[in-house]
Amino acid sequence: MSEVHVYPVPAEFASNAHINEQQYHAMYQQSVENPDQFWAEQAEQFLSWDQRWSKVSEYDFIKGEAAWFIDGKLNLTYNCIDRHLETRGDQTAIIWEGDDPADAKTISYRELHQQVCKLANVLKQRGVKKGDRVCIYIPMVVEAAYAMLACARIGAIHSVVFGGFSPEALKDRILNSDCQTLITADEGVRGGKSVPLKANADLALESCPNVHTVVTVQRTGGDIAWTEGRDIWYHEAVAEASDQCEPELMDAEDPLFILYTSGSTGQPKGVLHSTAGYLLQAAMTFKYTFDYQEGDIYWCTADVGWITGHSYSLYGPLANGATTLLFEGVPTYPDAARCWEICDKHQVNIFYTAPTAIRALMGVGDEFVTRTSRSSIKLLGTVGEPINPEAWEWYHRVVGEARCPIVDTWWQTETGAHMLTPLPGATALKPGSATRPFFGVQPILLDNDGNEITGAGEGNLAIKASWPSQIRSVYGDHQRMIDTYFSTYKGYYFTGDGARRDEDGYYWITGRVDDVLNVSGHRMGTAEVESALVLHDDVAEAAVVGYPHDIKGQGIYAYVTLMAGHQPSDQLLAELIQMCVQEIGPIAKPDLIQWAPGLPKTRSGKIMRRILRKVAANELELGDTSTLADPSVVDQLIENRLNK
Ligand code: 6R9
Repeated sequence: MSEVHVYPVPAEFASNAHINEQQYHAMYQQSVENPDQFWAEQAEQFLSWDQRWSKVSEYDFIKGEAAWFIDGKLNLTYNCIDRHLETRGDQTAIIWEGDDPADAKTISYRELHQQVCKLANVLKQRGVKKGDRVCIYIPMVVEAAYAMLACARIGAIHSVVFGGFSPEALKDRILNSDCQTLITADEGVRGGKSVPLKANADLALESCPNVHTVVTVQRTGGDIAWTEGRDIWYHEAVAEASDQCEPELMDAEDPLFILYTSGSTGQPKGVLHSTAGYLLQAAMTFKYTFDYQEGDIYWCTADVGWITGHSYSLYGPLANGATTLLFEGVPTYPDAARCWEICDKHQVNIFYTAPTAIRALMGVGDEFVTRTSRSSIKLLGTVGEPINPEAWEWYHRVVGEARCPIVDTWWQTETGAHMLTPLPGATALKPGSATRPFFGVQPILLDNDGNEITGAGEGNLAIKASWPSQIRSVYGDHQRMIDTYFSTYKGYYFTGDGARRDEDGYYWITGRVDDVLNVSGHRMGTAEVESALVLHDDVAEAAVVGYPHDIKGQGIYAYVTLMAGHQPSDQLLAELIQMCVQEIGPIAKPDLIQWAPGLPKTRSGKIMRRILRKVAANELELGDTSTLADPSVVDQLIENRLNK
């Protein structure tokens, strides 16, 4: 392995940060030796409670059960909005930057309170009650934040579906959690192009008879269809609503939201998070990972359709009374300087994005960066996939001018908040490593037989004990929760990732060890893409694997076997790609589709994905192929491989 460069903690961070190296060790020690006491102290410090808990934690990793702050009562929006009003009512809560650089606005905490209350009252008038599920299919407009918070205000459970998902994918998610209310927009705008959200929603709703209310934000004024009785305009409804709405008193363990994510098999899972534990860890990691200081302007580029958008565009920052920037557009529009121009325009201090964006911007040259100032930035962050050291170095040297630490944060939809991450005042950095566990997190490495690996080594990454923002269930299917996360290694939460631990105890995520793809930081099951492909009448069989992609991290490589008598053609290729867009969304477009007369299978008929992954990666040392039913299939695959 090449020499790892270590970046020490900059002196300024070491002396001014919330947590320095000594404090990290002391607090970490306390957090794992006496977790209940540790988390009780944090819960007092970070959250405002209507009623104190009777017990800090209770969990059972065999049954996949966890509860935190039992009998405690609070409301998330009181914590994210109301309690700030007295001291920071006029402070900006949200800076919104539109797709068009001429569009921007700021929302104060007081305005946020009014808007959230108004929408909460609208939802109530439409009969939405505590525990009801509300689907939110919306672009990055401020109403996205209002919608999520309005649900939390009245105790409804939100399920945000990323605006890039197709009508088919939206329908599945609405039905799975029986959402009866949908909040959407006429159209979204990204990179100068509009996205027909309401039209997509109308299509999805053809198969969702239980949806009684659709609230539509007017973003573009584009033409849309209207269903009387069901559809209401957002602006008309809130205009008449009161701006006062008492927060619903919630139990610490009452569900807060569902967010669908891909696993290695079948349909996406509705990851269920509850209120207090989730908010506590989102709030605490926000403060410590980003070393958030009063007055900082903070920008996370994630869409609210992903967990990063939930925890770090919205809930973490607002719980801390911070100013968070929401960006509607894309990093390359009007050109590749956009992110840095936004940082200059709004004097952003903390910037958090995904490696795929960094690689894309790195690819177009330094000039887009260096023509901007970026002098306000003091900290950079990454999330979503492993960052290759080359991209890390570029981000550090060119964007951060070697002045800003980079926090490489490893976590998952299921973990709710950061799990492995540097703290900028405490952790020397190694490019490509998510470094050390956050407080209370006990990572372990297991070999394939479930034996714990101690010291330096590589294995499957699992977590030993519960943490407050842990997934509570898979919505409607707790057995799937047990099967997916708590069965592979008895008594542990299994992450699905592989990792290496070095001599300093630093963790290096090596990527998924299951059949989950990570394309531009978006999770997708190979099975989902395969199911879409085989829906085509001409397709007999399909196998999908990931392959290394310079910008996306992983690209989608599909092997397709056609029905007898059918021939490959450009038109068929286009139809197959369309199939994936239709069933899942544009993010699921295969990058390469290879026509495969046969797939490598064992004698028992199992597809040997190991071989398909190697061919897709253009690695031709295939290892043992003697267990194949027909080894000649492999020669043909190699001969016609598309990634050479
Ligand atoms: C937050 C988020 C989770 C999967 C996870 C892992 C990968 C996320 C990473 C990372 C290496 C990091 N991942 N952060 N890999 N370094 N800093 O992305 O959630 O969409 O559920 O994806 O993403 O493979 O298991 P989610």
